[in-house]
Amino acid sequence: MKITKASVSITSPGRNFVTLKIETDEGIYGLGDGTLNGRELAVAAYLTEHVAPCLIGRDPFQTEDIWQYLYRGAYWRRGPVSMSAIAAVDVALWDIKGKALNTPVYNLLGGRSRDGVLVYAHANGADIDKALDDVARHIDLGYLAVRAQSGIPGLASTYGVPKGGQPYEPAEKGLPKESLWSTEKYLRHVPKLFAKLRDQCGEEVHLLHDCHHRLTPIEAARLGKDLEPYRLFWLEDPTPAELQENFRLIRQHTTTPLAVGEVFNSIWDAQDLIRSQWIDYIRMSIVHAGGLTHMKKVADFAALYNVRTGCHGATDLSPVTMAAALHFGLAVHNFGIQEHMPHTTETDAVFPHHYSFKGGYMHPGDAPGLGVDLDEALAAKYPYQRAYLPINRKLDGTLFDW
Ligand code: GCO
Ligand code: MG
Repeated sequence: MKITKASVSITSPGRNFVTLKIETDEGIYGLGDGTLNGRELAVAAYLTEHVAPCLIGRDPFQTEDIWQYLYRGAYWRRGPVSMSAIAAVDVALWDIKGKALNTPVYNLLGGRSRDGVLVYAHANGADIDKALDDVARHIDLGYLAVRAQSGIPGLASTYGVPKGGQPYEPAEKGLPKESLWSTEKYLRHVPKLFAKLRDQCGEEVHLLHDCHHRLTPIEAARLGKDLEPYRLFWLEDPTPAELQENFRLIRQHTTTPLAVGEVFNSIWDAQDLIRSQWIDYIRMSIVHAGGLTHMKKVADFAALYNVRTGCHGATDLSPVTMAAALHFGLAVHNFGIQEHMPHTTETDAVFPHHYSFKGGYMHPGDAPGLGVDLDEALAAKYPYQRAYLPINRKLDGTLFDW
């Protein structure tokens, strides 16, 4: 089998998605996601201008060799744009392999290790009471694990909490919006939210929280300690993680489990975190971390150190990545949990798929390959729209982490 064509499309059924379609001389094609929120066109150009021409004539079964060709062969390594582009190719090739062998991708990754993929939902509210209601609503929908974020008194807006009752969507049309931040107000507020939540939900429900990289290590250590009585499943991205040693300090002070990695793009970003057992869950996503070929290596390395997977799954990762993450989550032994932010009905219509949710678990379905398609005619009705993630500043105007 030979690759005959590789083409990129961008569609915006509510938000932007970059999709790579790889076609073969046997009529089988595969899909890969290359969406990088707020920087979509960079990945699209990288794929169209620099990667697609190199793929023509290659054997799509050579997932490892093609991965190395694009990673080592470029000379310039890592980085979110390159690694998302490599992921788009890699996932499309696994899709082709599955279709050619007439088997779902999970069978090529080791086969089923479990019956379903435990997922966590996003719940939020403008204040604690509204957040409590939204957590209860998600439990009623069948979720066994819920991430909770709430508005903070004295701050007009904050990460994870939508305005005007809309579903939460991080990117906003036009140039970046700015919001104001106070760590002091946040640290006073979050333990109150989880005290009430644990009381309302009882012991069984898994509760999670995302700090979104906004604390220093000692602040994160204090928050982790304050949250210990409420037995969180995890505390996510407590600090930025370019300096992996940040987590040593947090770890010395708290037994609250820690998750990190949604902005990482290679195993080297998490090397010390994993080897030193400073984290419990590695959150890299299939799309931003080089695809299934690289993520399988990340999971196997993490398994040696008791670290489990908890892949990023926000709405800015397309249904193609969601499908890939579910095949991966069904197969890898050290799976922990998968994030699930449902896409809009418009997005689901553009990407018809076989994955499903039932009783707190998702399943990728048993269709050959990934089990997700692209309705190209419908996709063409939603042209690209410029959108950015917001910017966060401290109350005195200093640029901060959003
Ligand atoms: C999460 C993430 C997202 C990111 C988003 C950025 O845990 O789901 O933090 O909400 O902010 O993916 O594009
Ligand atoms: Mg996050």
